Amino acid sequence: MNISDQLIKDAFAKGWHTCFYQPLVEPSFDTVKGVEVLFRLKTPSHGIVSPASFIERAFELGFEQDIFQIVLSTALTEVTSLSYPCPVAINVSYNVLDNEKTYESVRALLWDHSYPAHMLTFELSESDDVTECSQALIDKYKALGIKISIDDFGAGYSNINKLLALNVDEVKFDKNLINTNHQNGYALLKSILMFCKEMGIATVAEGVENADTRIYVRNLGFDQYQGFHFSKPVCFQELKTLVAA
Ligand SMILES: [Ca+2]
Repeated sequence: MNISDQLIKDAFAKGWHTCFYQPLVEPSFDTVKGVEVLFRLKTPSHGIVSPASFIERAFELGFEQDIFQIVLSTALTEVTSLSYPCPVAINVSYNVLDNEKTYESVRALLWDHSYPAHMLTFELSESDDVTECSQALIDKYKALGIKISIDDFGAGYSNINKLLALNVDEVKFDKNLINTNHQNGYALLKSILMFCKEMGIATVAEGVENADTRIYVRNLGFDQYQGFHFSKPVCFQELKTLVAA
């Protein structure tokens, strides 16, 4: 169900939004190593609204930059209230990254929250964003200490050589590549994993929905995983309970 343009505009004008967090988990001991931060609308009439119902339209209406700012600012405020250092990963698009306003506000927010830049990762989707990015743009953020991750890797048909030639810190393997039964998919997965290990690039498996898949990605040597097996995205209150458990 899509929500109306007016409701989207009202939500931004009135601050009807919140962040959800999905744990990034180390597969051997199932310990939380960080969180991916996800934007949600939260309106009086509809409650929590999932991105499928509004995100594309919100981007068309020009709220992409606002969403990035809200997510970064909310996440840094919330995670710095935890009793331990919690790395955060945030989705960002090429358009947002390639904007001087973004760069300056990222610097200011890190400073304001005394949050170490090396605990912040920007996830750039393979399909839309990474191939447009120049090494210079990526390096600009890396120079601040921020890590760059290729998101949804294996979902698109981009030039793998170009992607892997970029100096990134992490690759997140798309859920379809993780859950494939196809022999070619498995071979591709193994060879890219090996490449990442040699290059010192961290690896994350997405879409780990059950115990078997967790064992599978652990045995393959993934550094972290994400998926319903450990937890769906949760609100900040639930995250506190989850990581304290
Ligand atoms: Ca992501």
